[in-house]
Amino acid sequence: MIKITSAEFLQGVADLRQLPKRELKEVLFIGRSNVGKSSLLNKLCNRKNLARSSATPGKTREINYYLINDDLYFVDLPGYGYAKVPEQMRAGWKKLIEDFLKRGEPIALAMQLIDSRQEPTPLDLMMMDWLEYYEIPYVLVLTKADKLPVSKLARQIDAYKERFSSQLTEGCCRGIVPFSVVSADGKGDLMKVIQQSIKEGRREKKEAV
Ligand SMILES: Nc1nc2c(ncn2[C@@H]2O[C@H](COP(=O)(O)OP(=O)(O)OP(=O)(O)O)[C@@H](O)[C@H]2O)c(=O)[nH]1
Ligand SMILES: [Mg+2]
Repeated sequence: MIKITSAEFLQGVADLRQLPKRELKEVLFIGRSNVGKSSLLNKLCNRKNLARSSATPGKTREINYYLINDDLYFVDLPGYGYAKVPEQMRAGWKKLIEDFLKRGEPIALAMQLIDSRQEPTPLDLMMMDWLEYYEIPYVLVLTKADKLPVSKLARQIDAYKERFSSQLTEGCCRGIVPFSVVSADGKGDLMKVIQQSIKEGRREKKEAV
């Protein structure tokens, strides 16, 4: 199992010309504002404040690169769907993210985060369409799993598995994993998918978790 021994903030990117010079494989963290991207990234790295998480939605504005084990990047993408963001900025976000995803090769895996208590939003579905279109393997991470009673969470996971069964069997979805930053449930499964995706490269079909 991959073990994270070092993690450091490398740089924020607001423009694709600012991408790090050194090309390494990347694991992306994608989801709407406040869904728990920074919290998940911190938990995977066993760090409290590597990626700043906060109660104020829309805080992460740039694409933030973290260097992991001097060998891999974790990339925290700006959250979307925050109502107070002006329209012009939203268009800028869309272009930046799509251009970012188009780069292909270096992207080993995307973590698509969705709040376990909610249905995917139209922007979540658009993101998943992009991931499928650009053939980027991804995991659906159902966040804040501690906020649902166990039986309800199980029903929600089943509903997601049914709804996205074609993405799971024929598409790029590598699994649907509930996660809680409080209990760390799901961390082991996610580390396993990360390890697999880094080892095997992106075009091969892998076992779903
Ligand atoms: N109970 C519970 N709270 C969580 C969990 N994950 C995140 N939170 C809380 O949700 C809020 C948002 O978490 P962040 O990790 O900052 O969310 P983000 O997706 O990085 O948000 P932006 O950077 O604004 O896009 C914080 O108050 C976290 O403490 C979880 O698994 N359980
Ligand atoms: Mg964040």
